[in-house]
Amino acid sequence: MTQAIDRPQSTDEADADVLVGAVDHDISRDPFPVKGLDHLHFLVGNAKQAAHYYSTAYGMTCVAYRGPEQGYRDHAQYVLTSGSARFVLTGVVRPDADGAEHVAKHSDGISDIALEVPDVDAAYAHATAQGATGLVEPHDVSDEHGTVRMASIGAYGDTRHTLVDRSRYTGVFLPGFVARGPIVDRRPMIDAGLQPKRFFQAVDHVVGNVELGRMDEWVEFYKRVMGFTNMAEFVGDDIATDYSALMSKVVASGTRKVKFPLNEPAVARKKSQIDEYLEFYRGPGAQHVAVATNDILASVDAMRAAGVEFLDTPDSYYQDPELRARIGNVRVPIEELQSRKILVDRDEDGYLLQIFTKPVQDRPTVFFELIERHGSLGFGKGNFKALFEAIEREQEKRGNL
Ligand code: TYF
Ligand code: FE
Repeated sequence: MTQAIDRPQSTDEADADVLVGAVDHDISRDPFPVKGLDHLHFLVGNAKQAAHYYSTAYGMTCVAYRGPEQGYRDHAQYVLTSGSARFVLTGVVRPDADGAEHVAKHSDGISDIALEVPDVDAAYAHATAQGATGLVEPHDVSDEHGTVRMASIGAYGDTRHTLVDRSRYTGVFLPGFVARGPIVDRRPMIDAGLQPKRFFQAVDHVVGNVELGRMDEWVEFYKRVMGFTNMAEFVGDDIATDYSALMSKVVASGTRKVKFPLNEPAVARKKSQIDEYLEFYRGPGAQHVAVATNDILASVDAMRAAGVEFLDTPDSYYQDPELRARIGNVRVPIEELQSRKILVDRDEDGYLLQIFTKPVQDRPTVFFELIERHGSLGFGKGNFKALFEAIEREQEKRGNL
């Protein structure tokens, strides 16, 4: 029997910043209305080189910059986008600058998961009244392109959530930033069909690792402070002790545009990957960023060609008759997934394709996930065993198992 191949179309429509799983929801009734993720702020040892990496290996486009040339003497900051996903990469130019301690302690990491909100003052007031730590009071930042209102609250570890209202601002990112073109010209690669126009178009979820026994506290934090609700997918004691060595619950905003899984280590037969993270990150922090793609095959091919390392998946995964039966038909023959080590999972709503990178810095801390959703709103629960075995093989190589 030939299998129908439902290839993603390369139209602009298929390229739209769609986020499968977002639902209609009137945020005006929320106690803490969230429009979506504004940006992910990475504090890194060398922003110039990180900007190059995310341009070449992740296909992102540099759109803005702020640094000493603009009178910002302490930092060099690059803003890169891919669809609606926006990363801000900050390097410290002076050893005593804000953020220097963060880099020394954590190495490269995500210091801020910034949220776009319609009313910064109301959100900040609600959050702090609900027990969130206020780090920066609401304030305006202005230039000739308008005004942005911002405030920041504390989250797990040294991670913060900056709340951003950019509705009165027309500049490239924030006041002080200047427009800056792409770092690399990918057009020849795109025109030759060697790279997709984009490797991903949105951030699907951002996962936090917290200490043993503290996952529920942080789930409660997001419910109480941000009005988030639990999503069904979770890893309980049963899975934890069998093979995952972690427990996990997912909270999401009303629209489901913002999804935050939270992990804590579990006592299992092997050293938990969450403990490895906590040891090397020196505390809780963002563990992985899942980016949504319309064509995971093309994205993985382009990223591998650019040197991105992905976790391995053994051939036995694809040969497992139980998996084959459960998965049924997906948009490509399973061999196409097998040759790229892409994982597949199906639930009552549909299926998803996903793959995980190895850590993207020297420490075994932050990594990325590519996810292509076809209806499924899950996180790949059916893949946890194969995934965690792959992670354990990496831990073993590092001598951390
Ligand atoms: O976000 C998730 O829940 C999935 C699965 O260390 C996952 O991507 C969970 C924990 C982990 C790696 C992946
Ligand atoms: Fe994930």
